[in-house]
Amino acid sequence: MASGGIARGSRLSAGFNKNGIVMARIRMYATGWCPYCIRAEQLLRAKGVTEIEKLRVDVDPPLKDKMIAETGRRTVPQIFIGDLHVGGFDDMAELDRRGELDSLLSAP
Ligand SMILES: N[C@@H](CCC(=O)N[C@@H](CS)C(=O)NCC(=O)O)C(=O)O
Repeated sequence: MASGGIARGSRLSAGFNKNGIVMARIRMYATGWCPYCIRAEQLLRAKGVTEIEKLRVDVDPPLKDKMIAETGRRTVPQIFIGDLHVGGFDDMAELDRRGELDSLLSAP
């Protein structure tokens, strides 16, 4: 499957990392300045994710309402792995501590 675009409908939506390994598609509501967004991106990049679709709520304010409606959360980042709403940076870091993040990032 070609990389890029919004993951919808299935966690089978995927991209490839720089080693050609299939990875789940990542979508993240974010701002350009938020430290938690930066940490989330750093963690994802460290895991080999090369493509993150950023939905910039600072650049496009109506996206914030969409984020709240979609996630029930008001803070950024809000991270999706495929169609799975993971939550914020702390939630994703907790998944990593529990050893569950790598398998989620690997597309089935
Ligand atoms: N525990 C959250 C903290 C996220 C957070 O505090 N984000 C700030 C920006 S860095 C935010 O969205 N603040 C807006 C608000 O609290 O309404 C996480 O790890 O994602």
